[in-house]
Amino acid sequence: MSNNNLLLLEFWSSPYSARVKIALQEKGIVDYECQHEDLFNAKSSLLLEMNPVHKKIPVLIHNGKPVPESLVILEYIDEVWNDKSQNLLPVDAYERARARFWADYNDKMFFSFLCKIWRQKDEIQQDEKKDFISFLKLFEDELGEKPYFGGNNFGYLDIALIPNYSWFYSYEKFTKLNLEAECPKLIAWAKRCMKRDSVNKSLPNELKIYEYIFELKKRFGTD
Ligand code: GS8
Repeated sequence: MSNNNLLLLEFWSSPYSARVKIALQEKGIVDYECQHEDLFNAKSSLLLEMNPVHKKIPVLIHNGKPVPESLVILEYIDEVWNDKSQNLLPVDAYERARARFWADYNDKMFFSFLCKIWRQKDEIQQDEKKDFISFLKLFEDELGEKPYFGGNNFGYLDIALIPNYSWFYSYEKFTKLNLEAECPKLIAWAKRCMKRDSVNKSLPNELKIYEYIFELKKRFGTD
């Protein structure tokens, strides 16, 4: 399957566009264009046309046809560039369902914890910190003793989760938590993932994210 005419509509800090970049690189696809969207001031007419329902990035436009929603895009990439030796999703149907469940759960929860940093003026409370650690521990349990969520292979759920890691530094700075002390296996997994080219080239720098949070706080009037 040809990968000419592949355009990714993205935003630099977005964990969702990072997923797509990681997946493309894991599949050996490096020859594609990126269009950075100005989400705050002026979304491009292309974005509005390609994702009229959500008007959000990422959108992967393949030969003129748009695929929105990062988790849907990951599945699309896996199916279109379907070299079995590089499957992103588990081969086993039950494991696939499980990976989808955890990716979906992450998406329902992660940013509701994170966005408190810039949406509320008050410090993050003790019980909120506890809830976040409990949330991370669920993932640590799911990982178990495996090197990756995909077992011995870095796969779909690893790609879905690893962009969270760029935001951990800021969460620690704002809460004084030490996430490595709380969830050592999860952080070891994240560091393992960061050694992969696909990951470290795709994730935004954690210090840049930290600066960006101050910008968000200004925007939300919580600075
Ligand atoms: C979420 C994308 C999203 O929130 C996915 O692709 O997985 N479920 C979707 N994109 C944000 C930028 S990242 O924070 C976005 O495009 N926001 C623009 C807006 O809300 O108007």
